[in-house]
Amino acid sequence: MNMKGIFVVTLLVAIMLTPRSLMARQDSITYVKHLVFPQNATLEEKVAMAARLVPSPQQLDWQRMELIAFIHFGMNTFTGREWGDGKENPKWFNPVGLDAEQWVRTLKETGFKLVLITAKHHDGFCLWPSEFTDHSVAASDWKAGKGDVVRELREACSKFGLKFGVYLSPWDRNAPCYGNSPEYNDFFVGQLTELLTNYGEVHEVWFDGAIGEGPDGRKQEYDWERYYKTIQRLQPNAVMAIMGDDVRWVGNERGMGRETEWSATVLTPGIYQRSGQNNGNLGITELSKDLGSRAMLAKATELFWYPSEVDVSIRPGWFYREEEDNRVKTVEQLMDIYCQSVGRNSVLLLNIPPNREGRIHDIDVERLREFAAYRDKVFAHDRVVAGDIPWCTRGGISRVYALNPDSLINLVLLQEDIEQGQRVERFTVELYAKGAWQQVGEGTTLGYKRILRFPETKADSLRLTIREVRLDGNIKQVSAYYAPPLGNVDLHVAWNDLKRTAWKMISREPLVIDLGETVKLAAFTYAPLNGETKPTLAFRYEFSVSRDGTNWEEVIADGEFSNIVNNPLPQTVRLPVAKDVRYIRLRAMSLNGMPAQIGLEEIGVSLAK
Ligand code: FUL
Repeated sequence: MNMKGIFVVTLLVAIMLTPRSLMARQDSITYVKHLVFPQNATLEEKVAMAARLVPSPQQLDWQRMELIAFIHFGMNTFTGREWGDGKENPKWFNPVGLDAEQWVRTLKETGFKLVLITAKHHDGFCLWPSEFTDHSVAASDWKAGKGDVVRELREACSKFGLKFGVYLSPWDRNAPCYGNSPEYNDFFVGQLTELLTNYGEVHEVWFDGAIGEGPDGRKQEYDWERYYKTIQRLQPNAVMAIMGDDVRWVGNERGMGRETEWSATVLTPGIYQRSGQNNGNLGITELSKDLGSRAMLAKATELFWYPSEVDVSIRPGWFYREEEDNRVKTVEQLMDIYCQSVGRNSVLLLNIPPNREGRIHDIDVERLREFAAYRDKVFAHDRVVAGDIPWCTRGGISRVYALNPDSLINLVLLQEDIEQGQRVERFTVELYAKGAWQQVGEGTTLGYKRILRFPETKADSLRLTIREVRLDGNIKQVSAYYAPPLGNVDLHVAWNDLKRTAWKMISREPLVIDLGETVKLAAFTYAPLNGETKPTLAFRYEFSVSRDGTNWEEVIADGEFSNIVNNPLPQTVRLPVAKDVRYIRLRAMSLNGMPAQIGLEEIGVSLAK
């Protein structure tokens, strides 16, 4: 190399090493799914790194699906329970008209992209003929023990082009080895391997977090690391949900996403050993409101791309019950849920439980069709002109978008390009109407999709201002629509036939109520106040009745308000036979083993007709 050459090279090296180009290089670095903050990193440095955390390709595909159907189907469909105890007779499972194609056809037509089935719920009953247990379809009379629900669903998904996922409950109330940790972990990995080997491609594996005790009170230690590696080995394209590190539970079963929803979150997924310590140090759980603000980044040591999934049932319970046929959510409720989930940077996992025949009930089918038709109607006509031109912006900057002249709108939809990370921290939306700008919406996070609803307004233009952002925000889509009003449907469901003013609380613990008159009692209901969860909710209970308040007859010795903490909606318990009673007694314990606290207004009685 001659002198000139050496000079040019030196100059190039010098340019490359200037702080500016160094910064530019750093700016282009992205972190996929996870990053660890350097010790002593300043808040500004942490924010810049957080802005460059991006989803894995699997997480991105998953987010874009938006709508996933949950299928809760199994032994509980036949017993009417929410949580089976594992002692059920496998012969009770007999869906004589099972038609998985009817499920998938309906779901495909109504906009779902993936179907996720409870291959095994907490009762341990397997919807496929698992070699690891006798408690499965193979021991039922259905198709003379030769049936396989998982296979039928898989084949229907392949036929109609939908993705497929499995829910495999780690908690197993049937397996004798549950609680004997190494043995059960082998058993569980064996079942997982069957599901992930014999049914083609699996796109989502869902483990819920429920945990119980083994037959002799032993506590099961799950080997998450091993489960996780099994999934990665057998189904590398699957996302691992809830007790997994790809998809996070939103924190409730009511269909409510957070107003501020960071996919780049400080919550360490529960499958990691360090999660207890990390989350404890930050004072957060999966239910916390703030999982990603600057205040959180300041305290955090690492960050995860761990987006939220909103799971909710189209009916009050997760499993089908005939009594709930008149309580299938209305289109209005479903639209609210959609806007509070998909419209709040989450995926909606909507449960549609097939009935005992093995079909999605006509009412649910109809409702899904109406809901899909409504969404199609709303989202068919975008009033924003050129809202899909990408816009890269710093904070404090606005962009005005023209609307079709004289547009009547009440819904704005905004999207960030999350392939470049989630960055917007605060924004406002204004409309130019009647010669002036008026603000119709504001918010914090955008993420994959953000929907804002407001009273209908006629406008000519829309102004989006990105007020605060991490590095540069990447706006991908700005749209505006009109959602026609849906009639207000009376959703009141009667679960108490008597006036409580005539009742007297004789004691609080156990709860003893004098109903004021002798009635023929057919059922009672426990309805947590305002549908809110709290640690003192009743879980296990004993229920007795009396005519005189002295001589008691125990009607239910070992009842359970299953899943009440996650889904605190009214639970009605039918008496085996209607009884003439004046006094009722509910002795209940909460999930933590302490006496439950129940108010009079949380109890209802139904009389024999
Ligand atoms: C929870 C379970 O306990 C419920 O029964 C239901 O399956 C829900 C989706 O997850 O953890």
